[in-house]
Amino acid sequence: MPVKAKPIPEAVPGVRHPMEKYLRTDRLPHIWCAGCGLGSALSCFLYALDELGWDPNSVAVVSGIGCTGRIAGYVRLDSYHTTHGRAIPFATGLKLAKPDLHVVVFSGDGDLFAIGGNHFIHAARRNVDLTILCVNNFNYGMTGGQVGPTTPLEGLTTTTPYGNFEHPFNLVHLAASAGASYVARWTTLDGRRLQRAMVEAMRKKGLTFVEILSPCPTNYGRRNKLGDGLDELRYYAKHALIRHGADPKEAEIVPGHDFLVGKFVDVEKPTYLEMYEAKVRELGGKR
Ligand SMILES: Cc1ncc(C[n+]2csc(CCOP(=O)(O)OP(=O)(O)O)c2C)c(N)n1
Ligand code: SF4
Repeated sequence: MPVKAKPIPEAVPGVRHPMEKYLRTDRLPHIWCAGCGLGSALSCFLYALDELGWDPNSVAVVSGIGCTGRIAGYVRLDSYHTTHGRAIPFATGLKLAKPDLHVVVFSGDGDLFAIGGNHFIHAARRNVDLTILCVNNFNYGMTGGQVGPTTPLEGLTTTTPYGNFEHPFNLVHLAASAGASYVARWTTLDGRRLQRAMVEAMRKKGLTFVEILSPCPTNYGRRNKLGDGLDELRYYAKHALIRHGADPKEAEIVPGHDFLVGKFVDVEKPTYLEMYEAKVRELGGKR
């Protein structure tokens, strides 16, 4: 049953969000903290959708649980806010049942790489035709800032009050090694570049992955004395080096050091569905 749009209250009189048509305005105001990067990440996605010009009925967004996961509830598309860690299997089922649908997974680093990590590596290995957008804020934001699989060594979180002693994942390297067809990383400061990467990732067939580095000033930023959201963006401006085609192994993130952003992988290979359909044809059967 379609939800009736309600206009967003105007923060500045007479000024509306140019991409409002893609938002479930009846769900606003959103839950995100001031200075959080999630608004920018969502905005880039809406502009990317607009640039693609696809029929909104041909796009579905799937998320798990977390601050990032709320995105599924805010987009005016068929969207699914699934259980924690299970966005990828849900999205895989959707794609297999409706191969013409463009299926986008939008979720957090904890959701996709801790509880959901196994789903990610196998979807990448199979080259399932999904676009996975992962907001990496270095901790579990929604539940108060616990350690996660991307928390840097020595990072302070509610569950590592003496500093993290687990080696973090380098998501770019993980995605590339697991077999993703497209791998890019940008920060929420890189609005246009991030939008471009989202467009490329959504246009491309196979499993495409974009890591979005994003401030969480309320939890990770505050505990690690990174300042407010704007200070974290200044940090990105100072330390992010654009290196298209760099070896993903080199893309580790170590606090206080420069880190790599850009497009790391862009290869062509058959998708899961293409392989499956070829096998069915070979055996003379029907899909
Ligand atoms: C099965 C299950 N385990 C744990 C939780 C609690 N939980 C909700 S969100 C979340 C982590 C969110 O972190 P992340 O995915 O990084 O997203 P963020 O909030 O940082 O955007 C956890 C552990 C849950 N909802 N369900
Ligand atoms: S807790 Fe962190 S990730 Fe969640 S809305 Fe607040 S700033 Fe953003």
